[in-house]
Amino acid sequence: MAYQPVIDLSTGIMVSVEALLRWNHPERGAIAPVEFIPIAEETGLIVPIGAWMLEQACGQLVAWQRIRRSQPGESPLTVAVNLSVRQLLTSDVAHLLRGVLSDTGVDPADVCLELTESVFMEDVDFFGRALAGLKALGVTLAIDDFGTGYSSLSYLKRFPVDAVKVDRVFVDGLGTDPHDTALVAAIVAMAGALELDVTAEGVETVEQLTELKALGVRRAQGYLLARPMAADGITQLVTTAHRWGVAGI
Ligand code: G
Ligand code: MN
Repeated sequence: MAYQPVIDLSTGIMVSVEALLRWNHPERGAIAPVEFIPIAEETGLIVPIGAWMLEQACGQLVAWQRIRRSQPGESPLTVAVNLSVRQLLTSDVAHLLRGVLSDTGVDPADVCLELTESVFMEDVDFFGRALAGLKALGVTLAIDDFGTGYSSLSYLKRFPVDAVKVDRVFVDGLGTDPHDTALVAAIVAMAGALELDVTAEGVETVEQLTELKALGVRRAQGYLLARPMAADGITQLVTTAHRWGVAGI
């Protein structure tokens, strides 16, 4: 497992970490998630792997929050875990989540489940019920890779989502491509009106970060700020109360 920090651009404080899967093969080296996750989905292995991820991520969060509580100031920290369509279709995620919440003692409000738009394109009734069941446990829901699926605004109305993650295809051209700026501005305006949190993904340059701040995006994630890292790396950032120098940008 790897964790990538999400930074609040107004304070430079890490407000969340996204849990990501990594596979370091003994002979083939690092295998990209885009290669192995579809296979894990096909074989059904994504179900036990996803369960393990959720347990790990929530357990880690509790440990990191404990460190933060021993420090001056109240800096909240949340965790984001990706859920696959396949997991929702073939397993009882609500049952799993209930167990993980009680085993780890994590505050459900500090757990965000990220779903790709493909979830919303399938059986509306089935997924509507599934997501409502998860929301009822107190967690938050985010739409991942926002704007890249067959974006239908109706799912913002029909599904109980709390946040959107702006896909890096839009972040890419910020500072150079006025179309990307217009698209992100539109997403931010819509999210604001619907009271959804916005996180920008894939921030790689200072120009992109500057533009995001100007557009009023509060939270950002990307290689410029931090690469996904092992849990130890996050522990160190939390222990040293690391702050990113983004407040002045
Ligand atoms: O679909 P999702 O947004 O959950 O995918 C996250 C993936 O994006 C991870 O595999 C992560 O390593 C990768 N990623 C994170 N930050 C960046 C970035 O700044 N640039 C690029 N190209 N990829 C990133
Ligand atoms: Mn994600």
